[in-house]
This record gives sequence, C-alpha cells and structure tokens, in this order.
Amino acid sequence: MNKICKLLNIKYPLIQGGMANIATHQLAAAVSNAGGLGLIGAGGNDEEWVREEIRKCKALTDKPFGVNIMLMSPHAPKIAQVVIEEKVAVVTTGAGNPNPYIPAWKEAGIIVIPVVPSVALAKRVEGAGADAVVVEGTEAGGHIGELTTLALVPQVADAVNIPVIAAGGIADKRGVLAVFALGASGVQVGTLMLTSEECPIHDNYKNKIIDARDTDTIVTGRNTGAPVRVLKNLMAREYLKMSNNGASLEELEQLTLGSLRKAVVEGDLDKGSFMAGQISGLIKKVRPVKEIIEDLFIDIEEYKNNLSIL
Ligand code: TUI
Repeated sequence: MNKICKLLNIKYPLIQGGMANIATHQLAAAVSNAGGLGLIGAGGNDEEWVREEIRKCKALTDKPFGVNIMLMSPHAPKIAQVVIEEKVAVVTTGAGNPNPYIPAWKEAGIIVIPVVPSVALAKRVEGAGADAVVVEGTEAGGHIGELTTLALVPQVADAVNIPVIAAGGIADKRGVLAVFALGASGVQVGTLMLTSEECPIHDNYKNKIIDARDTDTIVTGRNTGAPVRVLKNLMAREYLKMSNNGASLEELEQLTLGSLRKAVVEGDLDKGSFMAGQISGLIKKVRPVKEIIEDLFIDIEEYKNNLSIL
C-alpha cells in the first residue's frame, strides 16, 4: 500500500493545496469525500474563522482532512492551538519554519506535514518530528521558492527518510508519474483544484486559469523576499512597479492578500491577484473534484507500463 495513503488513511495519495482564501470547508470536504486529503487554508484569517471552518468541514465529511497554516500570518500562533483543540487529523504549513509548533502538535497526535522549498528545511523539519514533507517547486502558484519540482524532489527524497509529497506543476497522470519517478510517494495539487466545480471562488478566476497559456504566469515580489506566482494582469504589473519602487514587505503583503480576496470574491480581473501555477495552461475545463482525482489515478499503472524508454 502507498505510504501516504497509509499515513493519512485515504484512498488516493493526493493532498489538496491549502490555498489562502480559496481552500474553504466546501473544497476540503469535497476532496476528502473523493478519497484525497482536503485542506482548509487558514491564509490570513484569524483563529475563530479557522475553528468555524473546521466545524463546518466535519459536518460535511467523516473522512480525514487537514488545516494548512500560513506561517507568515500574525494569527498563526493562535491557529496552531485551535487545530489541537478541534482535534484536526493533519496540519500542513507554508511560508515559514514550523519547528516551534511541532512538539505540541505531535503531543496532540496530529500528523504534521510542512511544505518546504529546500533540502535544508526538509532536513530541519524531519529532525523536529515531521511525519512527511510537501516538496513544492517554483512552478507552483502563490508564495514560492527558487527550485523546480524536477530538481528539488529527488534531492529531498535522497536527503530525508520521511515520505515526500511533490507539489508544483502537476495536473495530469504524466505529472503524477514523473514525480513518483523522482522519489515522491504522493502529490499535492493546488491550481488543478482551483478549477473544480466545488471550489467556491468567482467564475472569472476559474476561467482565467482555463484560458491561460503556458507563459501567462509571472512572479511578483522576487526582490522583496516574498515571491508570489500569479496570472498576468494589471494588478501584477502594478505590484511589480511598487516593489521596484521600494515598497515595504508589509505593504506588499497587505496588497497581495487584499487583492487575492478581490480575485476570489469579486472576480475583479484588473485589481485581483490571481495566484496560480505554471501548469494553468494544461487545464482545459472545470470538472467535479471526484472526476479530477479519479482521472489522475485510475489506470495509472497501465499508463506507466506503456511508457517506452529505450
Ligand atoms: O505557502 C505557500 N504558498 C502560499 S502562502 C500564500 S499567502 C501569502 N501572500 C503573500 C505573501 C506571502 C504569502 C500564498 N501562497 N506555499 C508553501 C511554501 N512555503 N512555499 C515556500 C515556502 C517556504 C518558504 C520559506 C517555506 C519555508 C520557508 O522557510 C523560511 C525559513 O524561515 O526557514
């Protein structure tokens, strides 16, 4: 049996990305009900919002699900406590080093899976007691590291003994097979789930991904230390101008999270920040979560056996 399926008690070795302002209880429950691991993305929300989302998710599924904690958020310390109080099965973290929280989570019996952008952080979280790591390449949407999935996954797989889940650039069977060949035992998908029927965001956001070409994403904030991949639009160009003119990290973070909300809720094509990965160009239609997940894994062994190399 697959290591990730066993660790998480799920049918398919798939985690949904913990996308800020997007991954609400509706999406998380749909993914868990379809046999993956759904995540509630805490993003910049406070601990009471997260508590409510956890309770709403429990009402929609009896399958395991998790919470993603965005560590740059000022609410992260309190959310770290709420996941313990609400007995969440799995915690994933992003945008920082989760080590200070890991002992308390392990004490509470929570499965801890940090998202890491480097070998160094993968080793550090393994040493602190993480159960697995999500290794996210720079192809991903949102806040990203420097290395590609192709280069990073095998290096982390060789450097740690815990299971590796690959993220960044995966949206079909070929992507799944590729990262398994690199040493991953599971996948995390974000952009692909953004385009699911159950994802509770404005249709303009989904359509912008469906319409995107391979070259339609851009990275803002590379020179401020908070690189964020988004679909190209007026907002992205404005952001680049502001950061080139020396705006502070805090100002830019405010701008990003505020404009992410504009994209998600209002579908504002000019002022919204449409976080999405480089694989957007591969995604051609909005489908139900169950269909998306089954399409990734059903008959994958046969697909693998048909690969011809030499
Ligand atoms: O976290 C993500 N993706 C995100 S978070 C987000 S909300 C946001 N908005 C504006 C600015 C910043 C965040 C949107 N998308 N993915 C996981 C991820 N984690 N990518 C990169 C990292 C990361 C980076 C540095 C993890 C750890 C890290 O460690 C630094 C340290 O302290 O050692």
